[in-house]
Parts: sequence; C-alpha cells; structure tokens
Amino acid sequence: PAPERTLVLVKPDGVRRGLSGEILRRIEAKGYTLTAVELKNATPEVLAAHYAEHEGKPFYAPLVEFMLSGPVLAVVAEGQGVIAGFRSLAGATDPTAALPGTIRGDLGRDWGLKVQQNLVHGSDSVESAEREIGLWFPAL
Ligand code: DAT
Ligand code: MG
Repeated sequence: PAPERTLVLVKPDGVRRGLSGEILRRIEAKGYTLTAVELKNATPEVLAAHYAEHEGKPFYAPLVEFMLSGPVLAVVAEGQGVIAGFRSLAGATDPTAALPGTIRGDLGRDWGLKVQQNLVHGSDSVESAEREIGLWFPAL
C-alpha cells in the first residue's frame, strides 16, 4: 500500500519567528520522512478550499487574513501513522492549553489576537490529507 502522507504547514507566525527548522527537526526526529518542502505564498483561492470546513465561523476571516500575512512552509511528511502522529507532535489548537513537549505547547502562546496563531497546520484524516496535498502540491 502507498505510505500514509500528511500535509503540514508552518504558518506565517512560525516562518516569521524563524521556527521552520525547529519544526522540521521535530518531524524528522520522530522518524517521519519529508517528501516535499516548499516556501509558498498562500492565495485566497487555496485558503478558501483548505479551510472550507470553517467558513462562516467567527475566526474564519481573521484566519484567512493571518494565513495571507506572509509566506508559509508547505510540507508533505510520510510514514506509518503520520497523520495522527503529527497532530500529536503539534499539540492542542490553543497554544496556551497545548502540553509542553508539543510544538504549540513549547513554542506557542496566546497573543491576544482574534485567531489562534498556533504555528502549524496538520491534516486531520486520510481524506483531508489527500485533498490538502492536492491543493498545495498539485503535482503530487
Ligand atoms: P487545528 O488547526 O488544531 O486542526 P481547527 O481545524 O479547528 O484546528 O482550526 C483551524 C485553525 O483556526 C486553528 O489552527 C486556529 C484557528 N482557530 C480554530 N478555532 C479557533 C477559535 N476558537 N478561535 C480563534 N481561532 C481559532
Ligand atoms: Mg484542522
């Protein structure tokens, strides 16, 4: 069977803060393989598809604005269990609640803004992962 893949984004806060290397390091240290890594500028079209499930929520507009505020590092990581495994590495959505030892828990905090600037995105299911990889890496 094809190996499991996930889409990770180092969000604009992570890129701005110079944490891309630290985040990639944690993915590799866990034993996952990086199969694509590319610095990209998100577009409103890609974000509308990427975050379609959140359309209409109060944080949707600030989320899209934040994701357009600077480049993101788009990553495809591969390995058995990588989808759940990366979400475990990332920690809870709210960086204040995220446990120490996780990316968001160790490196993130609440900045008092309208959206959680929580450093990373990770796909939440096989279906989302394949859909999101197609959006960010059409050639894959
Ligand atoms: P996750 O990124 O942990 O999968 P999600 O898919 O529910 O979380 O939400 C997508 C992003 O939207 C999340 O990373 C940050 C932002 N967000 C989610 N819930 C929020 C909330 N209640 N207030 C502000 N921002 C929120
Ligand atoms: Mg999500």
